[in-house]
Amino acid sequence: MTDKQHLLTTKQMAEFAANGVLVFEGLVPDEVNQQAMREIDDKSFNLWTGYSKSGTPLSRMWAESNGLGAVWRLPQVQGIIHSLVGPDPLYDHHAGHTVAPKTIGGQHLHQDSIIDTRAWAFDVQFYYFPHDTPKEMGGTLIIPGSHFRRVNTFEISRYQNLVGQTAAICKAGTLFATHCGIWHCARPNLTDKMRYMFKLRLNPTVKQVRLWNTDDIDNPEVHHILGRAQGWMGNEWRIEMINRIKFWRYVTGNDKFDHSLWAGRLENMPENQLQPA
Ligand SMILES: O=C(O)CCC(=O)C(=O)O
Ligand SMILES: [Fe+2]
Repeated sequence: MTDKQHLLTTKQMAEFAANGVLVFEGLVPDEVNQQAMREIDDKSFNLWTGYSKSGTPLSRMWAESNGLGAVWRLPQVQGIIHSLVGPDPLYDHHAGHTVAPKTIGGQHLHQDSIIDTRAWAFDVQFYYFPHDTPKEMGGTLIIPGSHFRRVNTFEISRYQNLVGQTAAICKAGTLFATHCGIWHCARPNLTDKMRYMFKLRLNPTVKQVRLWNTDDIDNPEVHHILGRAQGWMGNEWRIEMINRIKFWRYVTGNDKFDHSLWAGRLENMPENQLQPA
């Protein structure tokens, strides 16, 4: 049972809707981080990379592990998971990534999984950094707000730098929680130490409606957050406003939600009954 105090707030959900990413700095304690790195090094543990366990309830994954398993059992992490994909999500896949010292090439920008044709339901992807990750170490690069732009995986690989991009420069134990559509890539590791990052993707098992702590559901700041464009969007930020409104309608269950009449302009059609102002 998730403690309500660990659920996300409506403001955090609005950030997630707008940017597709939430950052939880230094959340995982050091002993868990140390053990997690040992487990990533342990090739037998890492053999689970791949899809043989896809569809297993997360609660049955890594039950014996005091590192990578313990991360997902932390009450705060349970609260984040519950808020985004429900209390009992399914494991989709994971990847324990290491980037060797003095790696000067980065990964190409991409979106994981082209097969996703769902309208508004989404998976969550966690990026977990078990050690301090300075800029030179190549924390994952993320493009905030890119999650509704469906692309064919590496179709965007020639894009190098986008206005508003953010690299995971963070303290040990930091978790990035992203919408599965976020554009991202690994960066070069210019240090003389190994860089570790563990990715976990989870599927929802319930409709993703009002799963977070909705005490602040009417907070007017939701509109400010949803209305904030990213620099890379240029004139196309209008499309993203529509996407965000539709997503917010889905997660709140409120079909009438609108922001600055963006959706209303599309919906006030002659065949619809117009509401007097
Ligand atoms: O290593 C990274 O920073 C990113 C890896 C990645 O793209 C992934 O696991 O999907
Ligand atoms: Fe990826």
